[in-house]
Amino acid sequence: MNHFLINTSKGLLLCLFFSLIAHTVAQAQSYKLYTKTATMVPMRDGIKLYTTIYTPIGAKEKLPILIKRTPYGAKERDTVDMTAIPYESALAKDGYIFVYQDIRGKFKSEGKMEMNKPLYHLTNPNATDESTDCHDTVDWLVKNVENNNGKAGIRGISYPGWTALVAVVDPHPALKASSEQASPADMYLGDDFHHNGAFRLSYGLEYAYLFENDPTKNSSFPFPQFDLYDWYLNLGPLKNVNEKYLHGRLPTWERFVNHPDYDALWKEQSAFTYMSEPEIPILHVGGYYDQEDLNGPQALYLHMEKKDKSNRNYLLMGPWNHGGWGRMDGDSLGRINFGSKTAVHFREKEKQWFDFWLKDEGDGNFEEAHFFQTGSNQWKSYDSWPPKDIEIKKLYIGPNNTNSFLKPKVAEGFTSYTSDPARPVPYRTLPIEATYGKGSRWRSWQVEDQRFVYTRPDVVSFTGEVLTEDVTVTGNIITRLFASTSGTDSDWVVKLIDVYPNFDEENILMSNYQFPVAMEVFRGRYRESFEKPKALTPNKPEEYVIDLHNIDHTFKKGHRIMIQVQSSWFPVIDRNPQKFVPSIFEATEEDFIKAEQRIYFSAKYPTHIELPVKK
Ligand code: PG9
Repeated sequence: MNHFLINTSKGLLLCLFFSLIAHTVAQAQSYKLYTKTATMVPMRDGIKLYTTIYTPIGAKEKLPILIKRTPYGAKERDTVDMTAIPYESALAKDGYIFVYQDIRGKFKSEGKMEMNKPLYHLTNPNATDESTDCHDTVDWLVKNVENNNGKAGIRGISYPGWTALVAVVDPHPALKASSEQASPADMYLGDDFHHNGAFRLSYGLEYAYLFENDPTKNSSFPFPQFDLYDWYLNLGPLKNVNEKYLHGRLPTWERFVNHPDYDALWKEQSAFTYMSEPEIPILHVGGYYDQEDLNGPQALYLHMEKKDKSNRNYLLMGPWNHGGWGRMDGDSLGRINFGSKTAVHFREKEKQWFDFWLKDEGDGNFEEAHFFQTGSNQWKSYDSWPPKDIEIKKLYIGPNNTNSFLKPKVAEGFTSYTSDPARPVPYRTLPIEATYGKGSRWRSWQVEDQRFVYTRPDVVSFTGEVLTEDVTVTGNIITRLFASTSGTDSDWVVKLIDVYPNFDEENILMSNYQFPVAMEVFRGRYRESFEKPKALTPNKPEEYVIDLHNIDHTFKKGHRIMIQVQSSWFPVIDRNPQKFVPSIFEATEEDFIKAEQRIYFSAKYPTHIELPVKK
């Protein structure tokens, strides 16, 4: 009995000993609370940038540095539970040194700000830009931050995503990986300020004001009302913005006004001009329903992939709005359900990515392209993007508002509508709240039910038969629209819509839902060239090639596919006067005219959408 007692107490002691060790190990590896130090980091030209550095309380091991460079204000709390912040949560628990920095000229940083500054150092070695500022920041951090392991990474969403992108050019040797997330690529062809030459009015005005009204804070345009549809309509021609409100005060608005076409200024600023082969591994991250920078990540991946000799270029896309992967669980957006926590999945993937490059953890076998397939609601991995085993199926519009995979044979066929700039089609249901204002639904408009415009006489819809089997579309969607206008300029908005079944017994409100899986606008004057706008010939059918970007979506059996076309998308896109004027920023009230629009579906003018379908 005694013997047993001794053995038992020995065993208990051993158990206690091992659990203590385990506890100590667990404590060394798991973090929650982080504490801040703030400092001014010197750049090569003597300008100092305000930087906050968060280290995990109690950390003994050497940890990598993860940087975010922002125009919106560096993080400022003394002690933070990083595991409670969605974007940081996955990485924080295993220990990173998080660094937040105000970019040059914003908030508490010295220097002069310039929106989306081109990479000046590429042509002038003495110049600074966001790439050199990141280089100098990494240099200072690895030399001065205690307990760092000598490796740094950078990531960020949108503007901070763009700073992560440009950090890849001439990077500091200690910068080992970057993840640009929702970075703009080209502000004229796509992303925040224009799409295919069409000016993004509400976003362009409100963002320029937010960024440039006062460099020490984010500003909201002082709208006198909540619903802005009428405000923008009553504003009249674009020249009234300066006459009534800005008076030439905002550099970005001046840029819009003085550079209405795709000229040297936009090209110098375009990431396509200065981004080349990835010099360090880069993970591009984007959302299909990104209301600001939908084009950027996918276009940047494709652009850099062509030059990627060392296999350092990766793409991850999911069913998110702008930055949704960093803010929410990602199980739904608006009324669309995705069946799982897609953003949580992303954050685990992102952690594996940085853990490998910055901590030497994991096998480094990352998918070339990792996509959430909407409709079927599954994650898919591809060893190239777009995938190779794809064939293009052409979906044609036809008579009586139909569509089908059969090419029209008729010699003549079109449908028409009147487009009136005095009554533009809203891009989302009213009220149009200020973009980032109280109660704003800006963040989910790209998945909004399109029935709110379906019955408008200036919107035409072409619906296919009920699908008898699933149709999965994986890749780049291209529209070939044949259209004419009685005016001399015109906008064309095309949408690819997944129409839900007539009765959804389980979720009755989703019955007949018109879910826009891809959409885009094209400004007609740029049909031949974005550099040199040209008047359209009245009533002459022309072909417009409109890129609806990359998706991975299953139109499920029982659903229908719809194509919708309209000529305004207000006020996210400014009104096209429909009479050609050299610059729409100079148009007068009289230039805005009604136009008769025709959308063709004949053998000669077969409007269709090219759908990449798996073989
Ligand atoms: N979409 C914003 C932006 C990025 C880059 C330039 C201008 C605007 C943003 O969310 O940061």
